[in-house]
Amino acid sequence: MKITTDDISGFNKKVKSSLEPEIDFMVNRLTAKGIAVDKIIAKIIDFQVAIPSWALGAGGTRFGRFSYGGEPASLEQKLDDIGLLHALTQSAGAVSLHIPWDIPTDVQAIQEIAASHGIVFDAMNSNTFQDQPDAKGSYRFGSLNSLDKAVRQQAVEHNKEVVRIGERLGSKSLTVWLADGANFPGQLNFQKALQNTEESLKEIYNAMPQDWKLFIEYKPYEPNFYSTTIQDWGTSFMLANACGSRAFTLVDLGHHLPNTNIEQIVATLMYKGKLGGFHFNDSKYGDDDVTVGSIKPYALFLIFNELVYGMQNNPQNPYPAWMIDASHNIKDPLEDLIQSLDAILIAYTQALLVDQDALRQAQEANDVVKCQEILQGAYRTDVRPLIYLARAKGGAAINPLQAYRDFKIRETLIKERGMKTKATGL
Ligand SMILES: [Mn+2]
Repeated sequence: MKITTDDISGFNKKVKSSLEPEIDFMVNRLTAKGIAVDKIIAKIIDFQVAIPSWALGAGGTRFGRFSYGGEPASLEQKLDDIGLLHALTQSAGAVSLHIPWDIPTDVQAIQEIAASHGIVFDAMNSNTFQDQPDAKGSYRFGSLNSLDKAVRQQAVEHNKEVVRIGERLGSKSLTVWLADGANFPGQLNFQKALQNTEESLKEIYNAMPQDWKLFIEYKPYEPNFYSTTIQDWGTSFMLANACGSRAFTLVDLGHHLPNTNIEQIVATLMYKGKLGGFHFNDSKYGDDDVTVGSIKPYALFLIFNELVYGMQNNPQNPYPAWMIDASHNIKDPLEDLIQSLDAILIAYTQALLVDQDALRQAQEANDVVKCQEILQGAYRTDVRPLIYLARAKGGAAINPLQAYRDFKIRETLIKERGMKTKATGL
C-alpha cells in the first residue's frame, strides 16, 4: 500500500477549514508577542525521528506476545510501513536497523525501496544480548565484558560486521547496547567486566570508518537484575571518552531509575559535547517502553528544553540522532508511533516557545517565581495548531492519526499480508 501526495492534500482539504480558526488565533497571538512563527514552523518541519525496524510489529513481555494483523514479515515490508508513517507525518524520514534481525539480502533493492519512501539509514544496532543459532560462543554470561576471550572476540566481530552492513546502506553510526552484567552478587568481578568492555569497545571504535560515530547506550537493570556493566550515563561517558572523539553517550528516556533528573543528564552531556543519540519512550515504574509523552509529558518538555538550549548554545555537541524506542504490546504499532511522533513534536514546539533571554534574565535576578512562570507558560501552551500548520506546509496529513484511520491502512495491510504474519526479531 502506498499513500500519494494527492491522498494527503485531499485529506487536508477536508479537515483544514475546521482547524483554521485555531491556527489563525495561535499565529496571531504568538506574532503579537514578538515570536517569529515562521522560524518555529520551519524547525518543526525539519525535525526527523528515526523509526527502529523492531517497532513495526507487536512487542511482548516475558509472559507472552499477541500478534497484530498485517505485521511486516520482511525488511522490505518494514520499510514500506515506515514509508506510510513518513507519508502521513513527514517526520519519520529515517530507519534504524537491527542486525541480525534485518540483514538485507539485496542491498541495492533495499536502498531503492528506502529512497522511494524518502527514508535514510540512521544508526545501526548490534545484538549481543541473544545467541544466534549458528553462533559458536554463548552470550549467556556476557558479551563485550565476557571473561572468555573467544566470546568477546565474537561480539567484537559481530559489531564490525554490523558496521560493514551499515556502510553499504549509507549509515554513519553504530549504537551499542549491552545486556552484560550479573544477576547475583559475587557473580562478576566489576573491574574486570568494565576493563573488558572498555577494551572491546575500543577495538570496535578503531575499526569504524573515520566518518562514523559510536553511540554507547546504558541501562540500569534488565535482564541482569543485580548489576549492569554499563548501568548509567557516567559509565557510558567514561567509556566514550576512553574510545575517542567520535564516541558518544546515548540517552534512552526509559533507561533510568525512577525520578532520575534526565534533563540534567542531557545538559551535562551536551555541555561536554558527548550527547550523540536520544531514544524516546515513556515509563511509569521502570523501563516500560510505553508511548512517548503518555505518562510524564512535563518531564519530556523539560528534557526538550535542555535539548533546545544545547542545540542553540553547544556547538561542541553534534546534532543528536533521534529515535523512538518503544514497545507496542497491545496497540496498532503504527498508531502508537504516530502518537509518539505527535508527543515529540508537541514537547519540542513547547520548548521552542521558551523565552530563553527572559529566562536568563530571571535566573540572573534570582527571580525563582519568574523562572517557573516562563517554563510553565511555554508548557501550558496548546501548541497543536502550530503543528497542524507545520504539517500542512510540510506536505504531511494535518491529523495523521485520523488520516491513518480514514485511509483504512491497517485493514489494507491485513488484506495484503494476512492476520498471522510476524515481524522478524519479535
Ligand atoms: Mn534504546
